[in-house]
Amino acid sequence: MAKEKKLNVGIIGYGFMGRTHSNGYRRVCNFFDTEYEPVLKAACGRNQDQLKSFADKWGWETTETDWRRLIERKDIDAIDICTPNNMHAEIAIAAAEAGKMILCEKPLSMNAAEGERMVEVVESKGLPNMVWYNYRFVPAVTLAKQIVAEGKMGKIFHYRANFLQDWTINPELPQGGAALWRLDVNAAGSGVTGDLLAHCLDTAIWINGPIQSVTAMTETFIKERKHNLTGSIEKVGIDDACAFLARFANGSLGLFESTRYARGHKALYTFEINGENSSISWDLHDLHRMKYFDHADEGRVRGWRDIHVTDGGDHPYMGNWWVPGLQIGYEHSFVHGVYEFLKALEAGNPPVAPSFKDALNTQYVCDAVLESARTGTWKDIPFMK
Ligand code: SOE
Repeated sequence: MAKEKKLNVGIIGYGFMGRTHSNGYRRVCNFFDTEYEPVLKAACGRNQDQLKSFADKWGWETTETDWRRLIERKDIDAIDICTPNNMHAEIAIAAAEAGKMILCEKPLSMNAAEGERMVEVVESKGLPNMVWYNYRFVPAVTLAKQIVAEGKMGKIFHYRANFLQDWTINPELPQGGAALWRLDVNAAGSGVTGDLLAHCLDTAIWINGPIQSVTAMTETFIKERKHNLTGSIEKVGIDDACAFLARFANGSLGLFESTRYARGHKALYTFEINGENSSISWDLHDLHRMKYFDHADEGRVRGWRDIHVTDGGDHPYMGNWWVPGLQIGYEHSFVHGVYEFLKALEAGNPPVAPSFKDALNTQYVCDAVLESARTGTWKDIPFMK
């Protein structure tokens, strides 16, 4: 049944993320009880044919080819930004000035300076804001967060995370334009640091607290690629691979690595946390499982447990899906993101974790990582409470 309270969404961008978010808006009320119902009011993009086909497929009511026009519309409550990173700040600031709520794709911005302006405007206007660090909403990851927060693991000693892919090894792959904007430094801001390690950092800071300092190395393996927008061979400005050491404020040590040159790995996001009493590990290719080792188990049967995180009675979000033993996947993390946003609206609590401010804290670490790799020195990192 249609709900009285509507959240009219205008989405900008219709690529991969446009699809994940659309699916989130469409599914959420089928599975979760919320006062608000998202309405897929308008989709915005520059190519009218592609936009029309996207809007028809996902049920967006209308289309706009100019994002400024979308922001001016009185029938839009929330702007969802799914554009390349270099557009995030301009759109978010204009949307906030027009009084719209904002859901922004990750990373928040091209750099922390831009991110600070974005946080300032959404906070000064008191507008609900969220950044789509979707892996927080995977039930096994949320469970890991709960276990650490409850203190079950005792003091945390180590946090390590990887995000490995292999899709840019081919030197003939061009940079720039649709999908490949991730390889163009002017559109993306950075390479794996902002695109992949930012996910690892968001989860790490959420679970294990602020990062105080880092020392990093980066590499660009393919130095020049054809640029799709100019047709000429141009220098590659992004980091293809990045590895760094970190010190967390709670005294634990961090080890992070990401690359798009790990042949055989498509989206292998993994993390492991080692505490005084127990350890947790998780990987995206098996996202419905959480591995847990508890030193308090009886010695004869002590070992790594492989927990199938699908029991609605025990596990976050799962009570709203199927019956125990039947798992959910990647797309559901976006349904959960929409759910968290709608619940926060009900509670009258504007910023929705991960908020712009949370994402700015991730951005501070990304900037420090890139600066450390450039200078070969440890870098201290600010944290905004
Ligand atoms: C890059 O290939 C990418 O699509 C990222 O942009 C996403 O944020 C990540 O979740 C999967 O990989």
